[in-house]
Amino acid sequence: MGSAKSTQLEILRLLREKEGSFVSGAALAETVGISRPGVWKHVNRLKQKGYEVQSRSGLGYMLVAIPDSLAPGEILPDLATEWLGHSYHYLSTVGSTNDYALLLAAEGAPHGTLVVAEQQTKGRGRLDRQWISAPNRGIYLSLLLKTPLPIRVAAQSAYIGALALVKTLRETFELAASIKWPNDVLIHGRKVAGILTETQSDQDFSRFSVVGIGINVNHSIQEMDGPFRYPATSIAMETGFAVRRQKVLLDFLARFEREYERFLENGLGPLLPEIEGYSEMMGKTIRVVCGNREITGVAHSISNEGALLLLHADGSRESVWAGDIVRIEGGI
Ligand code: BT5
Repeated sequence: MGSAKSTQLEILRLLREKEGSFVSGAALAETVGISRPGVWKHVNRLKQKGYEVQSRSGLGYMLVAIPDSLAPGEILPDLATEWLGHSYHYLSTVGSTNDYALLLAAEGAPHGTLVVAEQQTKGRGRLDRQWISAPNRGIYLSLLLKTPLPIRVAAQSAYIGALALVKTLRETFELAASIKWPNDVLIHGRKVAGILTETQSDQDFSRFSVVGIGINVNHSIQEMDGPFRYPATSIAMETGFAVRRQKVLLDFLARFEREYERFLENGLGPLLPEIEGYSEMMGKTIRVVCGNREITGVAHSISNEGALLLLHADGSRESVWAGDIVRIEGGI
C-alpha cells in the first residue's frame, strides 16, 4: 500500500476513469488495497476538496463534478509532456512561485520541475513590482529549466513562455492574443499575463533559469480594475464565460515544451517570424523607458539575440535589451 496521498490519488483516478457512472466500493477497496471504510474516508476527503461524489448503497461511488483546481490529481493524468511538469509542486498558497522554484533549484530539483500555486501573497513582477494573484482565479506557475545556455540565450526563455501562451490563447480559446515586448501577453491591448525570468549562472553559462508566469483566467471585471500600470483583463472577461484553468495549464505546458525544444535545437532565429507576427508593435512608433532614459523609434524587429531593434528618425538603429514600452502609436 502506498501513502495516504497516493491512495487518494489512485481512488480519484479510478473514479475519473468512470466519471458519471458508479464504481463499487468493493472494487475500489480491492484495487487500491485498503478496506471499504478506508475508501469511504478517502472519498469524504475528496468531497472536502470540492469533488462532487454521489454514494449509493449497493452501487458504490460516482464522480459527478471535479473542482477547478490545479491539484496534481487534476493535472498529472492529462499531462501530455515528455519532461515538463513531471516533478509537480502544488501549493494552495505561497509567497512567490519563483522564490519557491529558486529554493527547489538550490536543492537540486530536476529539469522541468513545475511549481503551481492557487494564490501568491508576494507575487513579483520585474524590478520588484507586485503581481496581484487573486486566489483560485488565475494560474501562478514557475518552470525550472536546467539546460546550460549562454547567459543571453537563457534570458530568451521568456519569449518561449510568451509564444506558448499566445498560441494557447489563440488556438485553444480563439482569442486575439498578442505579445508586448518584452514579457507581456495582451488581449485587445489589455494585459492578461506577465512573465518573469530569473537566471543563475556560472561565469558565461546559465546553471538554471526559472520562468515565472502569471495568467489572469477567471477574474471578473471588478477584480481586473486594480491599481495596474496598464489596463488588465482575464481570459473569462474576453471569452464571456469561465474557463477551466486545468485546460489552460495543460495546453500551455504541452506547447511550452514543444517550443522550448525548437528553441534548443535551432535558437531563437526560426521562432522570430512567429514572435514578431504576434507582436502588435512591429512597424509602429513606440516609446520605451529603459531605466531613466526614454527612447522613441519605430519597432523594426527582434534580433537573433533577443534585443528589440528600433529605427530612429535619422535612420540609425538601436538595440534595446530591457525596458517598458509606455506608448505604441495608435495604442496605449
Ligand atoms: C510582469 O512584470 O508582468 C511579470 C509577472 C510575473 C508574475 C509571475 S506569477 C508566477 C511567478 N511568481 C512570481 O512571483 N512572479 C511570477 P512587469 O512587467 O514588471 O509588470 C508588473 C506590473 O503589472 C505591475 O506593476 C502592475 O502594474 C501590473 N500587474 C500586477 N498584477 C497584475 C495582474 N494580475 N494583471 C495585470 N497586470 C498586473
